[in-house]
Amino acid sequence: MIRSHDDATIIAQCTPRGSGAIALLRIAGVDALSITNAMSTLGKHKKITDLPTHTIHYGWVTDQNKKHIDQVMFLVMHGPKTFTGQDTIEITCHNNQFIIEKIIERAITCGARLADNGEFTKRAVLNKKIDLIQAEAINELIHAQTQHALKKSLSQLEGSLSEWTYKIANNLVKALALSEANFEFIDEEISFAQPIKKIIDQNLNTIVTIKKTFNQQQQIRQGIRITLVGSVNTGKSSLFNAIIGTQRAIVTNIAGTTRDSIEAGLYRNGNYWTLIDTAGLRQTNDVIEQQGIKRSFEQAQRADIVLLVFDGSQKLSDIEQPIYKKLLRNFKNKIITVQNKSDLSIVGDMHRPTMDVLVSSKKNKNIEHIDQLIQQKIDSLFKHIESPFLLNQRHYNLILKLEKSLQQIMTMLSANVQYELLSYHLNDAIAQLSELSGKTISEQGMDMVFREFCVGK
Ligand SMILES: Nc1nc2c(ncn2[C@@H]2O[C@H](COP(=O)(O)OP(=O)(O)OP(=O)(O)O)[C@@H](O)[C@H]2O)c(=O)[nH]1
Ligand SMILES: [Mg+2]
Repeated sequence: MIRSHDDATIIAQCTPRGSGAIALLRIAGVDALSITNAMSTLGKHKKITDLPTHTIHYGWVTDQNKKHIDQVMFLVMHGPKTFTGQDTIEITCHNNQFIIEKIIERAITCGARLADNGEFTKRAVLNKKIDLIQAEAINELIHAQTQHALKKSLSQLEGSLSEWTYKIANNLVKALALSEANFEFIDEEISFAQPIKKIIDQNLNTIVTIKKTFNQQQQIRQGIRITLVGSVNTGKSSLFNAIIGTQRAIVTNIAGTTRDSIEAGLYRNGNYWTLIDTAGLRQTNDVIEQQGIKRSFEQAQRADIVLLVFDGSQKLSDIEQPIYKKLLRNFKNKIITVQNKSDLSIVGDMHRPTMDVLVSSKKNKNIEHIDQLIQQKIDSLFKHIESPFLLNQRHYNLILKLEKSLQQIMTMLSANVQYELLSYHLNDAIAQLSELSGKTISEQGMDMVFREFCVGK
């Protein structure tokens, strides 16, 4: 029998390298059962090849002399009810890299080979267990940096972008059916352009909504950038240290202590935050110091949330006033105003806006309130994300392409409609959608819609 590359039995460690009690190895492919059988000993003279599917067994991985390599659990799963659709064995062994390598080596001696990156998932797609979008969702799931991203990749894994693609494809097939029907009813006075236009228009609206959320989605994928901005000596670095809970940034009473911004990553409430301490806005008009101001604006621009820090024990200087004002104007929605040094006596200042929170970084007072305000901002940032799924760059590019095609179709529909050409373009748009999901729209599905249409007629 000639075996395709995608039938070959492959093995890989599924759990990450590193400390932990146990590790998981997966073997999948046409010889998964016999290979595992050759490298194992089970109690009561059981053999892997004779065991019922979806059962778990205790035993040993053994070397060529039947000497024990490790005591393990074997999870036996026969295809097609497995992730890749192929016979699969999962081995839970002790998490020691020498043991793991020995087991892999043994499997290779018995006829397996090391899996490539993403090879199990690729097989799942090839065997139609999942589509391309779901495969990508698995990748997103593994790398999700925020709870929101996680939720969306999960829903994608369950097929929501695929469903959306399928819905649009169905609509387009309906439009195609109408366009094709025009040939049959050529002598009758029926206008097909209007209903087709309606369908395309609806689809275009959906695409616009989805496109809008793409940028926000990039944010939730990468985590949230929270940047501390404010004048020199307001206590940004002190606040940075207080929020992360360690003395990372240098704090002194010399204005201009922080020269280059520093970043710290932290998990809070299921989200990944990148907290950034920046060099302070300068207080004079010197050219070099103008650079500092420019940099602060750039940092604020890049941030998802800005903690704008004020020193409550001092008034804003004449030079600081317009800078703070401009920051507040330009980045209104992402700013949280923080008045620091609440342990000192507060000096009133009519140029200071209403403060969202008063803290003392030095005395570690009320820092948890900042955490809460950040969380609220994050929630409001993500509230507007309407689409129930995440897009990656590939999806986004394909959606742009689809939008362009649909716009072309709309133009065609406004003039004297040439239905043959229209059908050609609709077919093309449907093909683009298949590219998105990796699935071809079946002829059967197409027939069904046609039949539906005829009955209605
Ligand atoms: N009393 C009091 N002093 C504070 C507080 N926070 C910071 N300071 C002091 O203010 C001075 C400046 O603090 P930094 O954290 O270095 O201020 P910064 O904004 O990072 O300053 P630059 O890096 O120069 O822009 C230091 O002497 C701190 O000890 C506070 O809450 N209360
Ligand atoms: Mg500093």
